[in-house]
Amino acid sequence: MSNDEGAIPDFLRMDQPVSSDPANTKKTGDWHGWPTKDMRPVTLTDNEGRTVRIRTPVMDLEGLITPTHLHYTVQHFAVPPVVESAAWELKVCGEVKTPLTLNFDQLRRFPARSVRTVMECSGSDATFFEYFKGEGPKPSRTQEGMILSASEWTGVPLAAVLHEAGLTAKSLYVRAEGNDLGLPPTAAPGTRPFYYDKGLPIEKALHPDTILAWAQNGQLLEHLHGAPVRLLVPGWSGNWSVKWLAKLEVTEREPDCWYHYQFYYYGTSPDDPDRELITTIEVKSIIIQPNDDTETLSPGIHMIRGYAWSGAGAIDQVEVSVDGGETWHSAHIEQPRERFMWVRWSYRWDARRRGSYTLMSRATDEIGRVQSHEPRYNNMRKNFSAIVGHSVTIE
Ligand SMILES: Nc1nc2c(c(=O)[nH]1)N[C@H]1C(S)=C(S)[C@@H](COP(=O)(O)O)O[C@H]1N2
Ligand SMILES: [Mo]
Repeated sequence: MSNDEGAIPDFLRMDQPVSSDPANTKKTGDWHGWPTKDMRPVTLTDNEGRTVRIRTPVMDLEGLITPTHLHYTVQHFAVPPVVESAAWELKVCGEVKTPLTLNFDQLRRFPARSVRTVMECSGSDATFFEYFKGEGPKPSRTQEGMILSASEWTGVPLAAVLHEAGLTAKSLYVRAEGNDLGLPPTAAPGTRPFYYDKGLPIEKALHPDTILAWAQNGQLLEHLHGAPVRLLVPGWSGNWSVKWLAKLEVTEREPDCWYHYQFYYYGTSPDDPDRELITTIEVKSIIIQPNDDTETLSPGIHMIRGYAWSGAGAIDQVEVSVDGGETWHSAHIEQPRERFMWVRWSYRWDARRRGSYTLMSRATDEIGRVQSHEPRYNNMRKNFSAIVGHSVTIE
C-alpha cells in the first residue's frame, strides 16, 4: 500500500476545515476548554495588578497533578526581578573542593530526573488552630483555597552538582540562597535586609529526589515558582524549596538562617530553648467531597472523597468516620500511591437514614504515623494537620 497523499482519507487530513456540531455555535471561549468547571484560584495582586499570591482550589481538583496555574504560590519578600535563563548563574561555594559557577546550559548537562511531590506550606490551615481553641470560626477551605498543591518537577539532583564541586568531611549543610531580598516585618530592630535562604542538612541535600528544578508539569518554571531554577526538597515543608536560586554555600555548621528558628519552628515562644526546626511534612488527610461548605445532602449513596499525604512516606491507610470518630471504616486508596505524592481516596457512604452526621478522615503513613485529633499547638501556628470534623445533615 502506498503512503502518498491520495491514500489518506479526508477525515485524517490536517488541512481539512474542522466542522463543529451546530450546538457548539452558542458556546464561546476556549474550544479545548469545554466542558470546564470554572476553577479559579484565590489570588492576591500587587499594586500593578500582577498576581503575587495564589491559593489552590483543592476542593475542586481531580487527579493528582495540580495544573500549574492553580498551584499555590507563597513568598515572604517582594517578587524579585525576572532573571532570564541566559543570564542566570549559580554559585557553588564554601566547604567544597572546587567552587563552581554554573550557567543554565551547564546545569542542564547533568543527567535529569522528574519528581512528583505534594508541596504544602507550613502556614496551610493555620486558622484551624484558633478554631480548635474555640477562638475563631470554622475556616472554609472551599472558599479560601489552600496553600497545598502537587506537581511533577524536573531538574538535576542537587547531589550531582555537589559531587561535581567535591565534598569534604566538613560539608555538612547546604545553604541555598534565593534572589529575593527583603526584611521580615517581625525581624529585630537593626536586622539588615537579606536574601531568602535555608540551610539543608547534607543527608537531605544528597537525597536523589532533592533536585534543582527548572520545569514544573512539563513546562519551564514560571517566574512566581522560582524561575529559572529553584531548589525542590520533596517531603519537607514548602519553605525549604528555595525559589529564584542564586547560590549554594556548603558549610560545616548549621547556618543561622532567619527563617529557621525565627519563623518555621515548633515551640511555645521565640525564646523557647526547645525550639525545633520544622522539616518533614506531617501525615494528613482532608475531605474534599462533600466540600466543607456543604450543610445538607439528600438521602442516598454519597461518595466521600479526599486527599491524604505525608512527608515521611507513602500513605498506607485512610479511614472514614461518619459519626464523629466513634467508628471507622477503611476507605479505598485510589492508585497510584507514590512516596512523595498525595493519594486520592474514596468511601461509598450509604446515607439513607435522615439525621445529623459528622464526617472525618484519618490517614496513616507507611512509617506508622497516624493523623491525630489534637493539633500540635505552636507559637507560629505552623503545620496544622489534625483531623477536622465536618457536620452534614441528611434531610
Ligand atoms: N526565594 C524564596 N524561596 C521560597 C520562599 C521565599 O520567600 N523566597 N518561600 C518558600 C515558601 S514559604 C513556600 S511554601 C514555597 C512555595 O513555593 P511555590 O510558590 O512555588 O508554591 O516556596 C518557598 N521558597
Ligand atoms: Mo510556606
